[in-house]
Amino acid sequence: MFRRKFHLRTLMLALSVGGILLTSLLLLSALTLFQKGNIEDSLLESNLAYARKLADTTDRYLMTAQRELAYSASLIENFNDPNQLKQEANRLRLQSGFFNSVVIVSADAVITAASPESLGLIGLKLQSQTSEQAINAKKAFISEPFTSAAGNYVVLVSQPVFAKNGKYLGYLGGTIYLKKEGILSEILSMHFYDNKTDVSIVSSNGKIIFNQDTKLISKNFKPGVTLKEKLNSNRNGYFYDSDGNAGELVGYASMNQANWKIIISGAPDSVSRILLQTVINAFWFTLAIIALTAATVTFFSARISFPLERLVEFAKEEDSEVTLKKLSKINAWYNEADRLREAVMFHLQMVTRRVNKLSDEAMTDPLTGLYNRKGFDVLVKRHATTHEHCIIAIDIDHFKKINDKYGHTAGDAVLVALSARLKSVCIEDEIICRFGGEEFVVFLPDTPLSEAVTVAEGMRSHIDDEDFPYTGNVTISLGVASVRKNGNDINLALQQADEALYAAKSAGRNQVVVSQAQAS
Ligand code: GH3
Ligand code: MG
Ligand code: MG
Repeated sequence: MFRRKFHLRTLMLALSVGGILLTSLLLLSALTLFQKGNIEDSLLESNLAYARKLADTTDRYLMTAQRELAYSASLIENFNDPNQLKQEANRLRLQSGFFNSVVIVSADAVITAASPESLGLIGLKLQSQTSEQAINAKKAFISEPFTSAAGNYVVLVSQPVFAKNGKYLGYLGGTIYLKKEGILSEILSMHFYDNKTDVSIVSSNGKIIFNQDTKLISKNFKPGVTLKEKLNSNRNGYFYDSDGNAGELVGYASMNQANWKIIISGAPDSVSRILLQTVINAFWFTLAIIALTAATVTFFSARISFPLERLVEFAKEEDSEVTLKKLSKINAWYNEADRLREAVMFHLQMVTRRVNKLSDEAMTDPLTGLYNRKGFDVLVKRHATTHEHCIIAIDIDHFKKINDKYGHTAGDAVLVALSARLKSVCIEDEIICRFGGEEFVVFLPDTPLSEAVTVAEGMRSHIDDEDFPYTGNVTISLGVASVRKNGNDINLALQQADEALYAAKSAGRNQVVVSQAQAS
């Protein structure tokens, strides 16, 4: 059954592209496998760095706020001048912009000044635990988040106020709103979170102080078991939290000014996204390599297959001489093609030699070495029929008698000697054949009839003059005919020459007769 075979260049192309695809596939699989861990690690590290950065920023902010408060506290000398207190509260709130509200509270927890005044807090005795803690602390203090007297969810940052004699007078406190716009949320919101990254600040009592999602503020922070353990045992760290269904990449850091923790958790799908992006990039890169390789391989495979294709094309030529000549000119620029070409040429030369030998044998008479009838037909065909050629038919006179008298071997010797003599009088282009028995034909190419007659007469007299083995003298009869005058028909000319030869025999032998049909 006929099956289509692929071209060498197609196979080379397929092999190269296939190789690249397979390699890329394996590399991508390896990349995906190993990179996943690396990406996770680097995301975890960046979450930790981010948490520490936020902790540091918030710490600095609280420190500065404390310094502002401390400075103001040092300016207040007594609680008896409400104007000074009011002025200081306003200055503190408006100048620094750190606090949403500022209160000055006496040692017996009564608000002596507040800014803004619109809160209507002056004279109010604070009952809250936070106020009590601030009074009891008698030093710089940052509260847990709580709901203030004015109903806001806040943290209180306070500094004690002492009289010159060292007596504790009360405290100066700034509140920071956690749910409303405040400087804390402003600072934290300035950071650029991935929308898949969750940032929380959690106070020591487990309340959420800050989250991008303001609805979560004041709610309890609910860490998983692992996160809880980590938060309790380390100040900073990161880990892969597999407590949830999806698993999370968590980084956390503790603040110094307040006992707050900053927790940053990223969904692991960012790992998949980064991996996918890597794979997409690698895909385009691979595609570019494939295009480049395909172009290069197409170019080189064409160059590689070119000598082989030429080899096939030329080997199909009918004429082996032409084939050999063309094969020798093929630029077989690499080893295998060169060896193949040499092998084909060697084989062709060998076959040609054998065929030539066989065809020479087939065209030659073994006894005399002259061409036989087949050889005559082949060689005569090489001459243009339109030219003027002549034929001489020759027959040995009374040859039978030689055989009879001296034997067949002597007859053969005479045949051989006669052949040699005919050869010696013929020029190169003339074709001498033994047609059978003791009959010969000579083809004279490009020879007019008159010249052929002269040649025939020369042959006759030469044979007549020569000595032959056994018999001494041998004579021949000859008939001459022109091919052109027989309508360029070789067979007709042969027949006419034979008839002329017959006429020569009849006329007494040892003579030349020109075909009567031609004689003018
Ligand atoms: P003519 O002058 O009329 O040609 O007489 P002839 O005897 O030459 O002619 P004929 O045709 O009667 O005899 C030809 C002889 O040639 C007959 C045959 O035995 C002999 N002969 C043919 N082929 C060979 C050969 O290869 N070797 C030998 N020795 N004799 C051959
Ligand atoms: Mg004869
Ligand atoms: Mg004869």
